[in-house]
Amino acid sequence: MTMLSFEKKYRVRGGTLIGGDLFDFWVGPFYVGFFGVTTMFFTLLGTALIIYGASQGPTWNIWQISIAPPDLKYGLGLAPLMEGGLWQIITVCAIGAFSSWALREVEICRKLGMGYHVPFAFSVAILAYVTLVVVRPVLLGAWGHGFPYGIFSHLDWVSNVGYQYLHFHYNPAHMIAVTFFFTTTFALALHGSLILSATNPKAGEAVKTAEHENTFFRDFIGYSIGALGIHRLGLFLALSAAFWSAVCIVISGPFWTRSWPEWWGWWLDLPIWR
Ligand code: UQ1
Repeated sequence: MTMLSFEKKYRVRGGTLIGGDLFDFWVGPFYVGFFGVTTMFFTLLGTALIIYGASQGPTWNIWQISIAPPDLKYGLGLAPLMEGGLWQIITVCAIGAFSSWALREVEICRKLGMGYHVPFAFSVAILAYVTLVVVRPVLLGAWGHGFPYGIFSHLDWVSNVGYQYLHFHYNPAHMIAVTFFFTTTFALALHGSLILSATNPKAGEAVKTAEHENTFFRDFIGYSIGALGIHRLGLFLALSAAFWSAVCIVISGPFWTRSWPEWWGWWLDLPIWR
């Protein structure tokens, strides 16, 4: 089936979570839906507020624009607009836009009768963001623990919070997250190169099959995880990277307040060394 006739067949009403038929239509190639409308609303409002915040600030330099969270003295209360209030509303818009985007993915999955793997995966990215700007600030008792919305300013935040724990690479959850990030790129490099090697031959040569792919890895390391398995592994590795990233920052402060190198004291204190 060609793409155009496929789309005609599957571009039918139904599968919406909310709003019934009201927003159940397409604009050009894009499905709209109730959550397409809410995505647009939160995205446009959030972006407008960032531009407004920039207009009140000291610079239009794209690298230096920054919308800062409230001072710690405001705790978990609302702050005046130009003292972190903008950051608070922009955060609500961001969470509204990301959640709407995920739910729009769910509606498209339902229309197509597909699994919910894509919205589930995106939800793990949303979870990582929400951990940074909601869960950890709430556990620490102040919105001021969120990160600032700016290109260099958020890098400075990461650096400062890292040094607050002396050496963040000693954070065990950070170690696990980094390992998952590296393993993800390793798996995608293996998979991408394997698929291209089999299915993108020189002109005039035949495309190879799944048997070639399996046999390469059986010859190479005695094991092939399979065409479906490599995608399950890839999804697991990538989601684990995001998940352990969220864990490593949420335990920094709420669970452990000293330097991360000190945390390893439990190892030095084991009775087996005495
Ligand atoms: C693999 O075994 C496999 O199955 C044929 C793929 O699918 C096409 C792959 O992309 C990769 C990379 C492997 C090898 C991976 C492991 C974990 C043995």
